[in-house]
Amino acid sequence: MVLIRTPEIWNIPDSAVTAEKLYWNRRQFIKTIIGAGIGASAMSLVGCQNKPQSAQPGELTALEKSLDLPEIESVAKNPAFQKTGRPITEAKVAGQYNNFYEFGANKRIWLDAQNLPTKNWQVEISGLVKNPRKYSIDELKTEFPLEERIYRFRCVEAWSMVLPWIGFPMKKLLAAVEPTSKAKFVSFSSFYDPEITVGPAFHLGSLPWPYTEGLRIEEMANDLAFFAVGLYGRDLPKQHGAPLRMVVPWKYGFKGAKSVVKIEFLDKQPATYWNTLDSREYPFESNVNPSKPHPRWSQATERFISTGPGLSWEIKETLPYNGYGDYVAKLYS
Ligand SMILES: Nc1nc2c(c(=O)[nH]1)N[C@H]1C(S)=C(S)[C@@H](COP(=O)(O)O)O[C@H]1N2
Ligand SMILES: [Mo]
Repeated sequence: MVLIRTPEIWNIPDSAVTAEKLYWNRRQFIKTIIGAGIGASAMSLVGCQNKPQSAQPGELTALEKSLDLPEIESVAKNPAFQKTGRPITEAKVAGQYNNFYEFGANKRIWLDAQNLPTKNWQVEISGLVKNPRKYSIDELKTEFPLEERIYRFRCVEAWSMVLPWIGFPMKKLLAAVEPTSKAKFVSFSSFYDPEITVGPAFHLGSLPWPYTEGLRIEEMANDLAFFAVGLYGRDLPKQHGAPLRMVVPWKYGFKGAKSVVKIEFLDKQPATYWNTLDSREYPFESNVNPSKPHPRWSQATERFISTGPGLSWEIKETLPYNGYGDYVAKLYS
């Protein structure tokens, strides 16, 4: 993401933080933060060192605790999504290398994300649907049969993992809420509460919180589009976007909003978080495409992260649509 080049906020010169105009010019704000970040710490965040910092021994217990969640019983493994040609990324690796900007701009927000309050979670479905309603997480889990799908996952920052999600296809929700013929787009909003989601740097500018993402309705209806409520056979860890998170594996990772509280059906393309910050770097569609470089880096290869305990990776070729062209290429012809 844009902000992955940022140093920690405390390293940003005061001039960048206090200049009043930056509070009002979002793009300039981001640029200045990036400009301040061309240094060693910034490079390490974009992967120019071999091993990003991993959880310190004293933190490992906290990490294990954050992943020690109730098992989800008797989930069918969807046979179409078992093989990815790569090993599954270890839970402890995936669970300590996250993006969740509501809690900070570094990759070590897993600990801060534990402050996310997930009790009595409600997801509101609204807009151009015949059956608007609120679902609790338990209702979602009982009304939609859960299955496991092992998917490749590719972040726009050119790192990747393989993750075994548990959840249900988005098209099942579509069938239940019945969008009207006017519904062309869908907007997904993440949990946001400035008292809780307090990532450094993110309250300085008028950033477009809450985090939102969007899909065309045909994309949401595609077989691959998935809502996850679990990972690695258990409830979804907070750092991965508990208790409900979008998974759209043919698109860059930022398209998969975490901790979804609202799903709205619309007749127009919605504004989304990263696209509002920089539409050139983060187009609305953002399908994984090795031949289309990001304005600041190549997308031809990726750093595949699978094992720990120290984080390490292998360079792999990036595949068009992240390898899911058979399912989705027809949406873009
Ligand atoms: N609400 C919210 N959702 C989000 C993000 C975020 O910062 N906030 N980051 C996105 C990005 S850039 C990526 S790569 C993935 C990371 O998912 P993971 O941490 O579970 O691997 O979440 C996506 N969903
Ligand atoms: Mo990402």
